[in-house]
Amino acid sequence: MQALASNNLTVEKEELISDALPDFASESYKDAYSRINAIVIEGEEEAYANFCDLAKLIPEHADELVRLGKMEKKHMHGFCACGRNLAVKPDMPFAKKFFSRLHNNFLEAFAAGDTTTCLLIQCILIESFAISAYNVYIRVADPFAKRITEGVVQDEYLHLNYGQEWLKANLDSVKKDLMKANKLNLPLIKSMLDEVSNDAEVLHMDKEELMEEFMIAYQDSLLEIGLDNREIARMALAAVI
Ligand code: PL3
Ligand code: FE2
Ligand code: FE2
Repeated sequence: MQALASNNLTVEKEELISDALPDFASESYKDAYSRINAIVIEGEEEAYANFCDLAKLIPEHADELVRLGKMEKKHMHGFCACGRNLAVKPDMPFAKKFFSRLHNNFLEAFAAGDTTTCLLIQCILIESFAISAYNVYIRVADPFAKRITEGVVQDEYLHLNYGQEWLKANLDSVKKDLMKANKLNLPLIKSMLDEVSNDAEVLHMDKEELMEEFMIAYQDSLLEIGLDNREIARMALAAVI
């Protein structure tokens, strides 16, 4: 009985430790942060360029898309400040490679005038990824980065919403292309999540929690676009098969 009680105590203590904030000044934290910080800086920079490209594909919404793009530039500067605040140098070559396959698919779709694929990649997949990561990060971030990220995540919902509304309005004509683009690009998000998960763990960001948050944002947006449960299930399965 005595042994059982002390074991319970140990478990509670371990849970307390893993729930606590990380040591932001430790070498291991700064090493993991150099890659994660670079990923968000690169992601925001590419998002800016992607919205500028989208403004060319949908000229009737050019002003709105450029305005959304400018928010991404602001986000990028905010995350640069988060790295500087922790005296971390972002590993930009790592981040460029991290995004390269998804980025190339966006550029290829843009060159082909494929608005549906561009919107799926930027507004649905990347923004859902950002929303899930930022929501999880806010819970374990240093106070400076927490404040910045709280402001950023609000904007990301607007970016997701733009793509959602366009795809909803055009669903009948784009559904087939949307499914096809999803099949090619959702697996890339899954492997990016796998690739970042060890570093995220050092920041006390749990991989399962990240995946759950991603699935919520992604599935909610597909529902909002007007897809039914079976279509959403089929699309989500592209991440695992
Ligand atoms: C577009 O608005 C944003 C594109 C960025 C996507 C980044 C996803 C980041 C995944 C890694 C975990 C980030 C935690 C946040 C740290 C500053
Ligand atoms: Fe952003
Ligand atoms: Fe965004």
